[in-house]
Amino acid sequence: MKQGLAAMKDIKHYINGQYVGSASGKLFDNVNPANGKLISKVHEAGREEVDAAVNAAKAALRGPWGKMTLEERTSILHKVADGINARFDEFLKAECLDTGKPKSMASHIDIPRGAANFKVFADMIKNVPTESFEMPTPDGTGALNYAVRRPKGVIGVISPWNLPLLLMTWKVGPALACGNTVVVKPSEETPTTTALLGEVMKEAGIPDGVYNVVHGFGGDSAGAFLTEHPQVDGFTFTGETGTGEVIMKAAAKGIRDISLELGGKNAGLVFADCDMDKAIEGTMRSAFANCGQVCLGTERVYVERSIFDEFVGRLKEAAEGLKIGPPDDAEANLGPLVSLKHREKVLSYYQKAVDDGATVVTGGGVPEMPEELAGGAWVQPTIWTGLPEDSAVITDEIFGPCVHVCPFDTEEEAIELANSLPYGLASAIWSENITRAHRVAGQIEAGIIWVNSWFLRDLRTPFGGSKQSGIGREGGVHSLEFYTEMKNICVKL
Ligand code: NAD
Ligand code: 6OD
Repeated sequence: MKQGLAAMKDIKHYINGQYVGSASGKLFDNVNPANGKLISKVHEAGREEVDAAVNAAKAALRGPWGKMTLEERTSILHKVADGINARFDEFLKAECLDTGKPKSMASHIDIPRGAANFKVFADMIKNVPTESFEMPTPDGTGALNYAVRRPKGVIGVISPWNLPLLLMTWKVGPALACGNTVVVKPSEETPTTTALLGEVMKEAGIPDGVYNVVHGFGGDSAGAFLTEHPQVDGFTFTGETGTGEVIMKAAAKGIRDISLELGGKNAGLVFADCDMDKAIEGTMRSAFANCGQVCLGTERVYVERSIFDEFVGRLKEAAEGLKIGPPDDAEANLGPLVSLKHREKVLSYYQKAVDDGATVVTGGGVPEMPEELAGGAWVQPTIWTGLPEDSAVITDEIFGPCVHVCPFDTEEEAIELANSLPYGLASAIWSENITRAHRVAGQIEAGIIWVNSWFLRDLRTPFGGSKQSGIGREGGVHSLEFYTEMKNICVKL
């Protein structure tokens, strides 16, 4: 079975424990965003392959997987995590080829979290409490109610390209821990680690049909065929708000449950009483980590006027110290964007900022790169000031390494600015006044608030967005809620 990354030049679907090509013979290119070169050819699923994957997942619910004890199931999931760690370098190489991100980042975040997502939820499901109620009955004997959790069934997992392994396993880990089976549709931009995981699943002893992968695009392709398939019992999706709306509509047919983690336009709030070093370091990460392609990132920062000039000056200096480079460059902080197409979008906002009268504090264009990297999707980290709040640069999610910094005068104004958009994913507050921090955190309309930190994650906590940034929460018991059906059993005594 073990063919490894070498076999991933021709990426096939993983259905019922086998790698299979598309009956149509349709293939698409998987391109390295750091140099524009072809990494692999990927099979595009038609309805036939999606149907086969869903049928395999349905059948597997009734097979050995459905009959396993909790202990057996969770111990296999530990083996999956161990399998990822055992092939760490292969996963790292694959993720960095597909995304162009620095190896230094992926080796600390993406791949370890890929493994942890299986271990944490396997352990969590073993310790989840349940409910029981005794009740009186007219004959005086009474009755006992108790609730049990059962898997929801076949879960359709549709994932994005920015943290491919991390975000896909963040859904697959708890889904399998709860006893479901899955059909995964990874982003067409980053198919490799999801494909490679099939080998690890097999080696770990995951029965055939429990983990299935179909490759392809969204509309009129694998994504739509999956969401339209009537045998899928629920969908968990991470991606753009507009795509979330389409998936929500498809899930309505047949009353299927959904969990949607969508876009954001997150605000950072920097108060004059902050620790400036921490605020600069945190804002740098929240604006530029993963080349700005993190849904939780801050693309708009509001800074109290008395420290505005100092903050902007120090942020500029730090941004100009970032090193742009390919994954293997151990010193690089910033890789390319995921594709030339995404760069077009980001650069259109760089232009819009200028058209709307921004002061370009730093960046704003494309860096000069050595010849071998000239075909890559490189952009400069960019800071603006001076834009009106109704500029599309402030209101739209750009998903690039860019941030607008704006002054505020009062706490009330800062809160109002942070809450002014229809998104509500995350926010970061920088203040050493803990009373203020609590007060402001309580008033920000977002699902995740960090105080004096950013992207600090504990997988037991609720994760998700409010307003147009999503529906539902995952993480901890909230994942278990989504991936299980509660069944009440009433026993007359
Ligand atoms: P996207 O919505 O374009 O694509 C995400 C996935 O959906 C891909 O696999 C894609 O093929 C699929 N898809 C697209 N159209 C579809 C359709 N009609 N039916 C079914 N599937 C379809 O998002 P993206 O560009 O891959 O990722 C970036 C976006 O994801 C940003 O908006 C970002 O904020 C968001 N995101 C949110 C979170 C979160 O936790 N809230 C995390 C990461 C990324
Ligand atoms: O850390 C996570 O669990 C998570 N879902 C992160 C999302 C990052 C968005 O780009």
